[in-house]
Amino acid sequence: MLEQKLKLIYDSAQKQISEASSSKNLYEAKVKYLGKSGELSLLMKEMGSLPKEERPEFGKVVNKFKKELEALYSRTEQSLKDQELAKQLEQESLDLTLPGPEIANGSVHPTPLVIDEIVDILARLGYSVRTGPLIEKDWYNFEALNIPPDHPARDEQDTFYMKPGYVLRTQTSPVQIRTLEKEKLPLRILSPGSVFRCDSDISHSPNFHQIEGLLVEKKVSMADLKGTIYFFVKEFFDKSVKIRFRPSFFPFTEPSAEVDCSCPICKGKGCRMCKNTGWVEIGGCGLVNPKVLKAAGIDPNEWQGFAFGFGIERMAIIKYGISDIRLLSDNSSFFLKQFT
Ligand code: 2NM
Repeated sequence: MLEQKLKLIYDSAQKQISEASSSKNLYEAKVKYLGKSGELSLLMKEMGSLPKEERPEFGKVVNKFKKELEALYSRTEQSLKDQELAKQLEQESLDLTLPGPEIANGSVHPTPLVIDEIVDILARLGYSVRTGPLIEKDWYNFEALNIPPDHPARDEQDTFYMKPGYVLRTQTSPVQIRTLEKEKLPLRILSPGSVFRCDSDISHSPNFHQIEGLLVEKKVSMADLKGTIYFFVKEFFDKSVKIRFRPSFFPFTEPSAEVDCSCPICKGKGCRMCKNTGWVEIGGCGLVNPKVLKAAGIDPNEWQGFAFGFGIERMAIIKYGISDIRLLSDNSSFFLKQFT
């Protein structure tokens, strides 16, 4: 009786396992026949109805069938998995020719971009770059530049004072005094970099950038200075811009002038950038005051110089038609990625 039942269970288990059409079907067959309360386990419990001496032999046979079914289960499971994977791979085939996800390339910020452009232009006239400290001695930032203690530029309002005798530099000219002290003449140098002034409103940031130039040779005139500025401004904007010098005053130069150019945005017709005047102010310049040369240990009877200074952010907004100077410090990627 029990042996017949075992044979029936074995046959149908073998059929269901080997014919399972999916991993799910196969697992159901396993639970049904080989599980803890599956048919084979139930059969073992019925062994009590056999004569005592037949039980061990019957148990062995059940175990042998169980092992065979388990082996069949493993083989079927593996081949079903292989089939299912092959099918999945076929349906989800990868297209290796599709482009990958876009990688955002960085761009050069307009401030260092404009510095590089200016340096490249003036390098063609023999100028090279010098840099120096942001925290500067009072002597280099003011005294040596002929800015006396009672000069308005010294006002607490405009200068960030550090420990006694030190300030955050308000111009990059202190670099030029340091260079004059250290290096042999003649020289042509540029000092680009960060400067600090204690004022802050819609059009003024307490931290901005400047580039200053200095030439010292045996004989230097206003004509040499004007020729240099003409060349530089036309190369930087466009050959068609006009240049205008307005008499001015700086403690460190004599004579001094402000430099304007015809508005490169509207070609001088009048627009928002030039406040409808057709002209924009871009910097200042002059012949180096003999007092400044003396302060740097140079004999003004032997040597003469000219110097100029431009605001980087100002040059950038004019050249690229940037509507608001604050865009240069907001760091919005939507703005910056235009400068690739
Ligand atoms: C300016 C305008 C005019 C200037 C002067 C010097 C130095 F060190 F030679 F005295 N460096 N830069 C200078 C002159 C800067 O910026 C508007």
